[in-house]
Order: sequence, then structure tokens, then C-alpha cells
Amino acid sequence: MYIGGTGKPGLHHLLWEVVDNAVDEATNGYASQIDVVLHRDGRSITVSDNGRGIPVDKHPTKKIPTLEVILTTLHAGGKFDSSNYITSGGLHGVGASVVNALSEDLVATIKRDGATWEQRYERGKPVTKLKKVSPNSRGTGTSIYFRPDADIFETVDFDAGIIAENLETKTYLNGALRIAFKNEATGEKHEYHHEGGIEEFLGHKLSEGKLRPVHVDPFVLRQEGMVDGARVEVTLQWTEAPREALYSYVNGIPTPDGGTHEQGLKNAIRSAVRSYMDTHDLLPKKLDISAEDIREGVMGIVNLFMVDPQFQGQTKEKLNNPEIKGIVTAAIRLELEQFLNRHPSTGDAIATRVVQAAKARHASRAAATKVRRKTSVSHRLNLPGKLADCASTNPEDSELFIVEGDSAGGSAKQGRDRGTQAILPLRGKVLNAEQATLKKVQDNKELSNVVQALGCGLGDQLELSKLRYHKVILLMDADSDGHHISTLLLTFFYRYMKPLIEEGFVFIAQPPLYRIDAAKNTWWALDDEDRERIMADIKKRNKNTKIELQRFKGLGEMMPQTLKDTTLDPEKRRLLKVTIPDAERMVTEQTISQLMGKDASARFDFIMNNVDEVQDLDV
Ligand code: 0RA
Repeated sequence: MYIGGTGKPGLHHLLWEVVDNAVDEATNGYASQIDVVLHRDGRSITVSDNGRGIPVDKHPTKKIPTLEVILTTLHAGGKFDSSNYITSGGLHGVGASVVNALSEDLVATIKRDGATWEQRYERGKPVTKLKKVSPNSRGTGTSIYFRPDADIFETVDFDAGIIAENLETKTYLNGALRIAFKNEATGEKHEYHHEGGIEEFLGHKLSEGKLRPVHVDPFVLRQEGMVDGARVEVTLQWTEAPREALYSYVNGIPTPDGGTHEQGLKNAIRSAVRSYMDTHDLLPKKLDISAEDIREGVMGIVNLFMVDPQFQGQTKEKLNNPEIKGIVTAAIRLELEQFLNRHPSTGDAIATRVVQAAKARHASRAAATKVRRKTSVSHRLNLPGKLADCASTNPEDSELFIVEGDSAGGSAKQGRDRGTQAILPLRGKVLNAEQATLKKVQDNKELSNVVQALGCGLGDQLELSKLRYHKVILLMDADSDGHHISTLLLTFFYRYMKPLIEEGFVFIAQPPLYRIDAAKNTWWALDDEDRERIMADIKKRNKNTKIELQRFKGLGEMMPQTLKDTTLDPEKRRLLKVTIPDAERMVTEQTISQLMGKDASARFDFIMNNVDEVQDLDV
């Protein structure tokens, strides 16, 4: 409830909580350096800052040390009413007490007033008194060691990659901040410091996604003295990418679901760009231009600083303060329009980009409507020639196997159940949908075959009720080509048919890589690890059994009956369902655009890494 689940995101939320408290101390001007150490066990972490140190004196009303109050009292809304302790982040602002309660072990070490103090906790309960461990120490600061509770979390292994990325982002969002991260298991050390702030962050994100800007200078604004003492930092740059990418934060903490600050920014962009185009007569007469057209290709970062953020949603990742929308719009709108007027070449480049987006939208909308009309007029006549359809017309018990290559397609056709299983072989190259417009996607033969077979249209014209199969199963070779095609297809589904993934209609088949025969029995192994395990098992039972091992080079090599027994038959096969876990939506969005950005060679690793953890496949 407080941290968004007991899975991997929840585990990492504990760390963000502790880090955000230290970052707060820095943002308020009391600390300049934060050190994060992932310990050798990979399950425990220490976060230290050189701030004022959490007070250790007796709390005025509770009669125990303030430190202990902070670490044991659940305070609503992330605020702490006595002393001046406020987690201004507030998002994860459930406080250190939640981290403490969910940790097997927690040690707080405080340097203050020339001494060092320490107190230990287990599962939120103090197991020692607050002790002075050194009477004369230099400097001040807070250090929190914690080891999350393995009885609560499904996994307690931290992911150094996720940590590194999150910490680096913090330093982009607080230009003065320095964070050092050490991974004891690998000996790796990073020091993050980005004086250039959000501007540098934007440049980093552009090059990471290999996105080409359509104008040179980004719009950058730092606006203070807004209503209610709020402060906002924003930077924008339009690119050739066929979508928008806005990254919003409140007090340096991500709000992947946006909210009123993001709405305010969107309104400002729409109104400033429209007004600029209007004034300079850059709006074509017969072309209607939507807010989405204006934002197409824009990459932006907005970081709002405010005192009492209210969040909404299960993991509280959406800003909900209604007054903020207007405040943010007012802070940005005029500044952006003035920026365009002062940089007319930038303004004109953006206007051109907007017109291009509007034209493309009209063209692809017309094309998409045509495709849909075609498929709905005659249910079966317009199916792709290569599709071997099933007899059933009930989507609920129909399955579509998308198969790599004609020869595998042949085996699959022979091995399938004609009643409920349809086969669509793919031969040509699947387009990388991440960088393509809807028009290009529709021009790609392989993808348009998929779209036709599914029958539900795509993009904003998608109608789930027209989907012809409720299981769409990718069946590819277990090699890098197969992984590549799966990745391209998943990218396509993610970008143009996302409801199919959200409804749980997309699956990945798991054809075996090995056949193992011994003592008149047959086993199938999915990978090398599986094979080792099975062979070890066989040998354990009878050391002298003769084992025969066959490795399949591809699906095409498999006999139809074998393919049926291992991969097609619903009674025997194992499918991976493709899902987007709620808490990882933003990460997914980033991962897809990073991996699939311009001319990036597709990587399947990120998918496979997740498969190991859960049966359901996370993309
Ligand atoms: C309460 C009061 C003061 C500082 C802090 C809390 C504090 C909390 C954290 C959490 C992580 N690092 C921190 N550093 C400081 C102010 C005490 C004073 O006035 O000296």
C-alpha cells in the first residue's frame, strides 16, 4: 500500500525513500554530498549524507529521541509536524518509518554536535538504545543502513542498474548535488554530478534515444516566485520522433503518470505555439491542428518544486493539486511564446514540424479508416494470403501463431489444431515500429499482414471487439534472429496495439532447444540450463544410462508432431504472457525507446532477464 507492492519496484521504493530524505536535506541547502553503497550481499544498502544529522535530543512531547520518533512513527501525508522535518518530496513521503518497519535490520548513525550516535532496529522495533559511539567526531550527517525483510518482499536483491540510473537522474534534477554510488559486489564506483541540470538531462536523453532535434537551442526556463511559493524548471526541444516524450517530476521525484503540472505544461505549449503560428501566419488554411500535433516529437522535462504536493493513484505517481495546472501554465506560456519570437528560426522549425505532424495524422487516419472498412466489410475475404486460418470464428477460443519463416510455418500448419489454431508465417523483414510513422507501419508487408489477420485495426482506430483471436502467440526460433523478430513485433504491439498487451492477449511460445532421450523416455529442454538440470537428474537415477541429445537448429527442423507435443498443444505447452506491470510503465516506455531508438540493434536480453524472474513476461 505505501510502497507500491512487495515486488521489485516496491523493494526499490524503500531505497528511493531513504535517498529522497537525503536529497531533501541537500535541496534545502544543508548537504552537498550523498553516498550510496550497495553492500556485497546485494540485499543491503547504506545511504549517507553530510547534512545536519537527524536530531538526537529528546522529543518535546514523546520523551524519546527525535530520531526514534522519526523512525518509528507513521505520519500521514509524509509530513512531520513537530520540528521542521518535512519530506518535501512527499510522493514516497511515507517516511523512514515505513522503510524501518519493512527492514530486517536498520542502523541509523548520526553525527551531530561533535559526537557520533547509533541506534539499531529490527523490523521497525529498536533493539538498542540510542548510544553515543564516539564522543568527539568531526562534521555532521546521517547514515542509514538497511536490509529489507526477506519475509515480506518477493525478491530482496537490488538491481544496481536501476539504482545507478535513478541516482544519476537525481543529480540532473538537482544541479548542485553530488551522489557517489558504490557496488561492493563488483567494486564499481560512480560519481554523479551534472551542473547543467535539466538542460544537460535533455541532451542526454536525446542522444540516448538517438533522436534528432529539429532546432538547435532548447527552450529552458527556471521560474521562481510563482503563486503559493512554487518554483518550476522546464526544458523543451522538438525532434523528428513520431511521438512526444514528457518527463515530469515534483521536487525531483518522478511522476510517471503526469498530473496537473504536466497538464499545465501541455496547455502552455499548445497555447504558445498556436499563438506564435497564428501571429506569423504559419497555420495552413484547410488543416486543423490538434494539441497532439503541436506536441508531436517534443521531448520535455518539467520539475516542479512545491510545498504540499498531493498525489493520486495506487502508487501515488500522479500530481493531483488542482491549482497547479493554471499556475504552471501561467509560468510558462508567455515565456515560451517570447522565446519563439526571439528565436524565429527555432519557431519556424517547430511550426514546420507541427504542420508535418498534422498532415501525417490526416493521411494515416484516412489510411487506417480504409483498412478498417476493408476488414469489416468482408470478415474473411481480406485476410492475408499466407494465413492458415482456424475454423472457429469465436475469438475467445481462437489462437493466432505468428511464426518465423515458411518452413517452420509448414510444420506448424501440420501440427496445429485446425479448429482453433491459425498460423501466420512471416518471411520478410519486420519494420522497427519505434521510429516509424503509422503510414510506414501500414506499408510494411509483414506488419500489415499481422494487422489484417487480427482484424481490429490499429493506433487510435483500434477496436478490441473486432480482434479475431484472444491469444496472439509469437513462435520464433530460440536464436538471436528469432529474438530480434520477437522484439520488433513486441515493439509494434506496444506502440500501435497496446490494448492487446494490456488485455493479456499477447504471448510468447517456448519451443524447446533440445530433445533428450534416455531409457525409452523423452524430455524437452528449453535452454542450456534446463538441459543440464534434466541430464543431471537422469544420471542421478542411473549413472550408466545412455543419453541421446539432439539440438534443434530451428523450428523448421522439428517434426510437426514434435512441435505439437512441445509447443502447440494447450495441454502440454508453456506460454509466457506479455504484461506491463503497473509500477514499471515508465521504465517500460523508456526501455522501449532506448532499445528500439533509431538504428539501435534490437536487444532481447531485457525481455529475457525479466522472464527468469516471473512466469509472466514483462516488457
Ligand atoms: C529533522 C530535523 C532536522 C534535520 C533532519 C530531520 C534530517 C533528516 C534527514 C534524513 C536524511 N538525512 C537527514 N538529515 C537531516 C534539522 C535539525 C536541525 O535543526 O539541526
